[in-house]
Formats: sequence, C-alpha cells, structure tokens
Amino acid sequence: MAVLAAMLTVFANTSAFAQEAAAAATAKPVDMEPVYKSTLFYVLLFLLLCLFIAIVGKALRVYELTRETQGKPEGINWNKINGILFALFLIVGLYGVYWEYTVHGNMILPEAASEHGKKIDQMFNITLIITTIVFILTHIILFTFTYFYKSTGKRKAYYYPHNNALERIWTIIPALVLTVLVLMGFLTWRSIFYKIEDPKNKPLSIEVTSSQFQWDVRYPGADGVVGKKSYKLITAINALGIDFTDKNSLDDQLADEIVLPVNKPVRFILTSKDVIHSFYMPHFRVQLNTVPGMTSYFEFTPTLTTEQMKAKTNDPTFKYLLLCAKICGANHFNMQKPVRVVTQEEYDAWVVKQNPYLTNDLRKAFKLPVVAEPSKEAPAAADTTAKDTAATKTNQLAIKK
Ligand SMILES: [Cu+2]
Repeated sequence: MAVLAAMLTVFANTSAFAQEAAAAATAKPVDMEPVYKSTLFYVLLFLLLCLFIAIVGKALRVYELTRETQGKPEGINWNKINGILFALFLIVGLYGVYWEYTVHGNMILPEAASEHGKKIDQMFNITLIITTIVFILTHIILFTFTYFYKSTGKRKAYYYPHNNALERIWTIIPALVLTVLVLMGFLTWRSIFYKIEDPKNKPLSIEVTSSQFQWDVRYPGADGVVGKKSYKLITAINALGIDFTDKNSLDDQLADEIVLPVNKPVRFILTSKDVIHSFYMPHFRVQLNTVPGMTSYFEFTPTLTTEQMKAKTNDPTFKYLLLCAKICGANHFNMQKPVRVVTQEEYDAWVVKQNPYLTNDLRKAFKLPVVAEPSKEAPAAADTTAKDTAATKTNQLAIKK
C-alpha cells in the first residue's frame, strides 16, 4: 500500500506540474487522450480498485471486531451471503447460456452447401447437444449443492472419501461417449480425405496459390490438368512459377474469382508462396492449411448454387467466400475472394472466357513460338482482372493451334 501511495503521489505530482506548465503556456485544457492510451494509467486504475476493495474489507473487519468485543452476535453472515451469490451466479449464468444460444446461435452459418458438410454439421450438432446437457446438469448440481449445504453451524460435514462404484460410473460413461465422438470424427475425416474416385465423375482440378495477401486461382484448361510449377521459375512475368516445358501448362488459365459447377466434385490443389495460410470456405465446411514447400488437396462437391443459397437464406446479397483462417500478417483480414456456384452450362460459358496464363512474354522466356497478335500485347500475367474478350479469344485460338 505504501508503494501504491508513493506511485499515486508521483503520478499526481507530475500531472499537476504538467498541468501548471500547460496552463502557464497556453491555458488550454489538458489533452487526456495519451493518458487514456497509456498502460500505466490502467495499471494504476487497477491498483486503485484493489486498494478500494482492501479498505472496504478492513472497514468490515473493524465492524466485526467491535461487535465481538462488545459481546454481540456476528453482524454479517458470510456463509449465507456466499450461498446466495452461488445461487445468483447459477441463475445469471444459465440465462447467459440461453442468451448466447439464441442471440449468437442465430448468427451460425447457414446449412452446409456441400455433401461432406452435412456430416460435419451432424457431428457438430451431436457434440453440442451432449455437451449442453452435461454442462447444464453439472452446473445446476454444483451451485444448488453449494447453496443448500452452506455452513449454518448446526450440522457437520459427512466424511465420505471414497466410492468405487461412483468412480467407475463417472469414468466409464464419459470414456464411452468420448470414444463414440472421436470414432465418428475419425470415420468422417476418412470419408472426406480418402475418397474412392468415380471414373465416370472425375473431379475438376483447380489450383489455388496463397501469398501475402492474396489467392491466385489457376484453372486447368481444356486438358483438365494443371501443369507443373516450381518456385525456381518465379519471375516478374511468371508470378506463380509455372513450368511451360510441361505440356499440361500450356492451356492453363488464371481466374480472378472461383466459379464451381454445382453437384460436380472439385479438387483443390493448395500451395503457398510465403507463409502458412489457411484455405477456408465456411459455407462448404472446407478448411485446410496451405503450406510453403508442400501441396495439399481438398476434394468436395458443392450441392447448392449461389442463387439457391440466396433463396434459402433470404438474402439477395449472399455470396460464398474464400477466406484465410491463419493469422498470416498485417493484411490477413483482407484475404478474401468471392466464390460462385453455378449450373454446368453457366460454368462452361464462364470458363472459356478466362485469360490464359501463357502470354507472349512467357512464350519468349520459354522459347515457345510467339503468337502474332494484331494490335496489342497479351495481358501481363499479374493482371488477372483484364477481361478483354477480343484478346482472350485470340489467345484461346492460339492455344488450340
Ligand atoms: Cu493468409
């Protein structure tokens, strides 16, 4: 307390001097902004609060002691107060749980828009129901017991150190429940990550490369295969380091949004150029880290088009999103990309309009035959937003030749 008093005096003195100086110089009111932003201010405020509580405590103690010396009965029944506080805590706490479930529960994601997402939601719901029941029951028991069996001075606690039957029950039941939950998770995980490929319904491959702070999306072109790439080939005009000695790369396309045909499996090929990011598409219940130096895959089937989801959520502005779920740097929050799920026909019409990755500059760099272009250069590799249909068509034709 002495230290605290000394600190407060120093703080008060310096601010008093500062105020005097300020008043002498400009007679302006003191700017409190830097004070409110300083940590010291809040540390002192906290210590002041502790001091206040300590003083109240001491005052009550003095009150109790005076009653004791006068031979009067105890003034404050702390056991009763603690018991009532426990009961109040239970009521307020349970209301808090109800509020959380209704208010924040309403903000939960809409129904899963993918096949495997339904299984994940089911698991989530089962876990939530079990834990909610256990949580509410144990808390009611805990707090009502402390309320009803508070010390009254009239009875003595029963000494009951051990009961094998009870211990068996509270070990075996949670163990069984947790085993079922973990096994369910394991089997669901396996069904998502170890799929047996249906040769009649091969997935559409899309490569997504993460970097601070963007996603680059590469579609495979007519051959359905995204070509090789290597970080060693990254240059100003070849931002993703695509290897054009691999024939599969020649028709690859860059897209500035992700468009997926509905009810068709899609296989995302995920890599990272700098740090670990996390490929997160909440509406499809998809999340996987993108790690520099390794390739990871996520295959799933979207089941609802954007239009269907707009109707389901009653939100005409609804958009599927790709986000980064790894705090990867200062602009992490801004790593998002719209995703559109459309019909197969809409997808077919959209995909042919996407810019090819291979530009004339890249052709020169890889010593490939340069395509004659009538008026202008092909858009630069980094410029993915250009949607010049004339140039695109020329490029498409060039690739087909
Ligand atoms: Cu990121």
